[in-house]
Amino acid sequence: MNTSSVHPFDLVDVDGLLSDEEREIQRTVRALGERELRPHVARWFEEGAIPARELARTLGKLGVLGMHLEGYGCAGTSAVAYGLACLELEAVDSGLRSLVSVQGSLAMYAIRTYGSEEQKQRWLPGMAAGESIGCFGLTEPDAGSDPGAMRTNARRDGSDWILNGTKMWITNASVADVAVVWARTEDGVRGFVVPAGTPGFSAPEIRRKLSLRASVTGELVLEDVRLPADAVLPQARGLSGPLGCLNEARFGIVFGAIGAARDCLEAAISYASERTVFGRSLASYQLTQQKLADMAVELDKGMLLALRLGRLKDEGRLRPEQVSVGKLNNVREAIAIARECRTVLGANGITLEYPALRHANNLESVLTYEGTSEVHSLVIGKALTGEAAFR
Ligand code: TGC
Ligand code: FAD
Repeated sequence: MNTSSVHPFDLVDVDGLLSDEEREIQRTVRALGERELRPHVARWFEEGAIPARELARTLGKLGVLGMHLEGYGCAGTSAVAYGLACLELEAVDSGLRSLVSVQGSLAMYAIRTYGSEEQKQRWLPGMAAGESIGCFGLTEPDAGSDPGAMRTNARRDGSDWILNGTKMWITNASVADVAVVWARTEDGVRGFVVPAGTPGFSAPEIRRKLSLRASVTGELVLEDVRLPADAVLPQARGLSGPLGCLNEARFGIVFGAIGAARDCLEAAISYASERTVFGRSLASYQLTQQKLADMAVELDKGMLLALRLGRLKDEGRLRPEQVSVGKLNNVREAIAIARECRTVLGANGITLEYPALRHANNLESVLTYEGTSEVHSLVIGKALTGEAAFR
């Protein structure tokens, strides 16, 4: 390999935009990822199974579960530091970042932001440590992009609540100790904290996925699930409750997607330098260099965008449509980079020996969940024109 090569991030001196603490957090997460996660991830993907409990404890010890939240065992880091952790986890596999996103940005964030003091005390310290796993049930079989069409409902029975309905495509479902479930009530959409052992609650796993195979996905089935009055999240009313959580998880994806793309590009540059075609290094051809240059430019633009959004978030100024700009651009570019890197790797690129096609397949889910690319285009369109074109 040519020893004078420059890392894509060095082209725009990404490191120079980070504080010492942010660099240190990024280094720590990357080191753990390389040491404890990457050696197993191709097997987890191939088998379609992860050791979720063990992973949650490892990630809890690392301190990344709910790391950007304050108190209750959470580290209270900056948003940028959280984003960098997502980047390094997704550089290994989107499924690992998903585990962290759903735990910290969806389930824990919902309880931290909308929960009662008792709910926070009961659940957050164990979730931060990775002793308890959470999931977040918003999507339904017939209500994905349009969560306002949800059918899951909660009705009062004395002071209790009775929940009925089905949630679909729920990350961590079958391994969760607690589910944050969004349901329609007489007073609009409300959130409920449902312990996994509650009678009438089950979480069958969805199998035969071609994407996010190193991640647990399932349904949440609620059949006359009886919950006490204090199971409701008191501070969340209406769709703005769950949508507020989505902003958090989408933010993590803005950084995470860059991690997946970086991993592909690093693999492609390394492979191109070592592979000989027509008597010369693959890296020495202009067509290859154009591919690598175009990808590095998009990677760096995406990283700069992520950092800009991270700084806005740390200043408390980040708006939902700005998150949509980041999610739309960075996932779209990441999947394009993953596919282009696969071409550089030739036939080797279709195997699990190299990360490109695994990342590309994962990014199909990332393109769809947390708001599809079409939904984010429409959010941006609404911001630009003042016209909502969702329905
Ligand atoms: P709309 O009428 O626009 O809004 C309803 C209420 O919500 C407020 N709102 C928001 N609040 C906070 N953050 C946001 N991003 C918000 N967007 C809207 C809005 O102000 C209003 O409040 P209020 O007080 O007036 O009632 O809602 P709509 O029904 O027209 O829908 C808009 C739309 C399409 C943008 C939204 O529903 C949407 O984002 N759809 C996509 C659904 C989605 O992303 N689902 C993700 C499920 S979780 C998941 O995928 C996890 S993947 C695992 C992983 O993360 O790794
Ligand atoms: P649909 O909403 O049916 O969309 C189908 C197509 O129609 C898409 O291309 C969409 O962009 C397009 N479309 C929709 N509306 C419009 C419109 N107005 N104009 C033009 N085109 C439109 N959900 C959770 O609640 N919790 C989770 O933990 C979770 N984890 C997930 C994990 C994985 C691996 C996956 C794949 C999904 C997960 N989801 C989760 C669900 C995810 O959020 C939804 O799949 C997503 O919101 C899209 O919903 P849908 O699949 O029903 O597609």
